[in-house]
Amino acid sequence: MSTNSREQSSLSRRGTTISWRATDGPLTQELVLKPGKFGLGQVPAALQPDAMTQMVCGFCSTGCSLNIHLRCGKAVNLTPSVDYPVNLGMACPKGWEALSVLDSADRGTTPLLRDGRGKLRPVGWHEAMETFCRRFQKIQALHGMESIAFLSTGQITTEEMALLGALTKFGMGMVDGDGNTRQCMATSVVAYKQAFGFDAPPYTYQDFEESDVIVLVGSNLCIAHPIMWQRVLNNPHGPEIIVVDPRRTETAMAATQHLALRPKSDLALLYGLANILIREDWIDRQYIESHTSGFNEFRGHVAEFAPDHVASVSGVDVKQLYKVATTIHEGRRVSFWWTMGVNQSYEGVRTAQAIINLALMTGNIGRPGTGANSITGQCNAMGSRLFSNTTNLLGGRDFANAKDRRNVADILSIDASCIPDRPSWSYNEIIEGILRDKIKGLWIIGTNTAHSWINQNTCHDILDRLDFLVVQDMYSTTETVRRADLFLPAAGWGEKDGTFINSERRIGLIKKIAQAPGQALADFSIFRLIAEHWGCGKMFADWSDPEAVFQKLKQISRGQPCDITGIRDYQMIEARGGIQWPFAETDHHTPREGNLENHRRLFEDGQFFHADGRAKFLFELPREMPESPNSHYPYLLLTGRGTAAQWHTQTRTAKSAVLQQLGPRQIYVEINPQDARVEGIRSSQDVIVESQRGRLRAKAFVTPTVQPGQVFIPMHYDATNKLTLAHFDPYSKQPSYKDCAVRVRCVESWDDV
Ligand SMILES: Nc1nc2c(c(=O)[nH]1)N[C@H]1C(S)=C(S)[C@@H](COP(=O)(O)OP(=O)(O)OC[C@H]3O[C@@H](n4cnc5c(=O)[nH]c(N)nc54)[C@H](O)[C@@H]3O)O[C@H]1N2
Ligand SMILES: Nc1nc2c(c(=O)[nH]1)N[C@H]1C(S)=C(S)[C@@H](COP(=O)(O)OP(=O)(O)OC[C@H]3O[C@@H](n4cnc5c(=O)[nH]c(N)nc54)[C@H](O)[C@@H]3O)O[C@H]1N2
Ligand code: SF4
Ligand SMILES: [Mo]
Repeated sequence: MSTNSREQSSLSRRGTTISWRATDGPLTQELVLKPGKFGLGQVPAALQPDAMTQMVCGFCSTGCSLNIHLRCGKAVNLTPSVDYPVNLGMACPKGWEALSVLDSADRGTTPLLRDGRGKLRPVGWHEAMETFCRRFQKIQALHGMESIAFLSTGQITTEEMALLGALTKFGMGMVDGDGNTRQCMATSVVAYKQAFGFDAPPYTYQDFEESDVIVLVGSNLCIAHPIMWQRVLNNPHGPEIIVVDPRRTETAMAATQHLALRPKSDLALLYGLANILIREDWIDRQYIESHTSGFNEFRGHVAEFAPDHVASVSGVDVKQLYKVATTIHEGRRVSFWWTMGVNQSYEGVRTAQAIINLALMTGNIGRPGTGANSITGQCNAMGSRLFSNTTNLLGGRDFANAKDRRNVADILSIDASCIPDRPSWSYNEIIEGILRDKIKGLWIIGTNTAHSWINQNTCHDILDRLDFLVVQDMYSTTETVRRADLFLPAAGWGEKDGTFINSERRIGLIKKIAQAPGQALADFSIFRLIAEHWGCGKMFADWSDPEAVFQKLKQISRGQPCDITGIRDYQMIEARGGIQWPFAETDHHTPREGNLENHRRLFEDGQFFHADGRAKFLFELPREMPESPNSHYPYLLLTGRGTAAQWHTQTRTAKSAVLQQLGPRQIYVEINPQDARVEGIRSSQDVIVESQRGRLRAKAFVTPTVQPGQVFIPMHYDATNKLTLAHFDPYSKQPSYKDCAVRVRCVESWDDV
């Protein structure tokens, strides 16, 4: 297919119709995905299912439920569940194709160990485990206990995360271990903790349907969360949809107002809106008085952000600013949503809090159709935020707090001195730690660092300095596995049991409905095996299976805002169509029976998690963009999701023939027609894109959806992060993936640069 495509999809309970359009031509193809193992065609009679089970999807954080049709206990087919409160019978192309990506020639079937000649060779699990322990223990003996670390993921089960976090930090003497959720959700975590007193996204998906004004900041729902987008389209109130995004995305095209602001001018823009709302007295004084703190200081701060000034900084004119402020004022139920356009920024935390401030000052929180709502990314990013034992001690507790450590130690019957008394280094600090010779051994689980981390050329160099790199993944050919000394083959979604927590805090089940290939093992089993070989097996003797771990996590959550002690067992989760936290034993707010009624939001009583029960207004002056375009590198590079059919580094989605057809295979760069003319670039031509750190070759996609002076490259191609600049939000340490300076030239004229 042409790389010059725009995807459109419509989803229904009968099937998913996907069509895409060449920019310079008519509709070229249309494909209807019907239930079937490979998404297409009839199911052969021999494979007619004899049973069905339900489980949540393993790609994005929406957490759709899929009916898995089984024959003799094995999955042969799937359809989206109609009776699940999340997706109401819908699924996006990735969901429909979830089974086919499991079948692939490069699935890891046996551990691989790098030999003396530098080749990865198959070994048995015993040798793999002996090598794992010997090499890591040797590094610790030579360089100290803290010289080994791990990097994990938002794509394994909560129980696996908890076991990994406990094994490494309580059993193996590690202190530093972080997740790829740092690349994704760290900003929201810090923003919520500081503002609300706990990392607590307040919404339920029904809010998409209950709002009369929906404000989406840096969020391309149509592509990244297609079923949430369907929920928006289900909204019966004819809502005003305001999209704040420098690009005219698929979501922006469908909006009623699109603010095509200058990248990273969000903070000024949001303060400007607050300025107008205060100036016009369009605020909820009673709510502010009763439930918040810091408003007077905030009012003083935003006085500097007069509409004229904000218009000149953001490129959004005063009239449009007023229109948005008026819409927010007139809305009865206004919800604010944000994703990576906010989180992945060198001032992300304050930007997220500027959104939270708008919700608080207008009293748009704790009621149906309202909220300051961060949308998560990966299927279990929310599980990672609460139970991975990385940034927080298990259950949203604090490593630095002796009482929290004692509490967790008591529940787990371990010695409190086993628990580190400081939080982990963040992902970037671990990477820098390798450079500073502090970290000599690294274990990477379920993330593809050598593709997705920022500034890849440096990242590769740094990974290659390690004395020992272990990578645990479903596939044996990822960019990161290729650099490993030891590869451990993991089972994936559908090949193991456990729970995920979705964006609206809903705990859902995944189940084993297929056999992992060869000797591949569930991450859970690999962690247990390592505990045994390491010599700390006793500590985890009763962490026998996922549900046993779930019971422990329940106890750890007791009394926390994420208390889930009221969930009896997995069976109850299944019967209720997932359960949102909190759900305490003492909770009188028992979800009503009947799946579709099972939903709720936080802060309905106006009580937040700070000691004074109030939410805080937090703010700061905007910062300078560290690398803005200049005469040598005149374009600003934006990166992000390209199509609904591609998932991140494509280790999974590239394995589906159907999904492959739905997304461009080759890397492409979107460039505005005006800039293309200046550079002499035509659509589909090969161009070079270069930053100070690296260069790549891509197909040009000339399109007015990007503004002049900006270009966009999806993150799904391994070269994208050769260009990005390693800079971070100071509070959350989240990488700022969406702003660096590049130049673009036709391949032919490259020599004269
Ligand atoms: N198909 C698909 N779906 C996915 C994923 C996937 O890989 N593929 N990944 C999942 C994950 S882990 C995540 S985190 C989510 C991400 O979901 P999204 O955050 O919606 O996706 P992105 O494309 O990264 O970024 C959103 C938008 O931010 C805009 N943006 C860039 N700079 C700025 C800025 O300065 N201000 C504003 N306001 N906007 C800006 C970009 O133009 C982009 O359209 O998607 C999830 N869903
Ligand atoms: N330029 C740029 N870069 C970005 C972003 C951007 O917007 N722009 N977005 C960032 C964001 S938000 C994110 S979340 C990251 C994602 O970056 P990554 O986490 O690197 O992306 P994935 O391709 O999802 O990698 C997950 C890996 O886990 C493996 N895997 C899947 N399931 C399992 C399992 O059950 N067990 C094990 N052991 N392995 C499994 C997959 O095969 C894959 O190799 O990328 C970040 N990078
Ligand atoms: S929207 Fe997300 S959870 Fe739902 S089917 Fe698609 S990838 Fe799966
Ligand atoms: Mo993400």
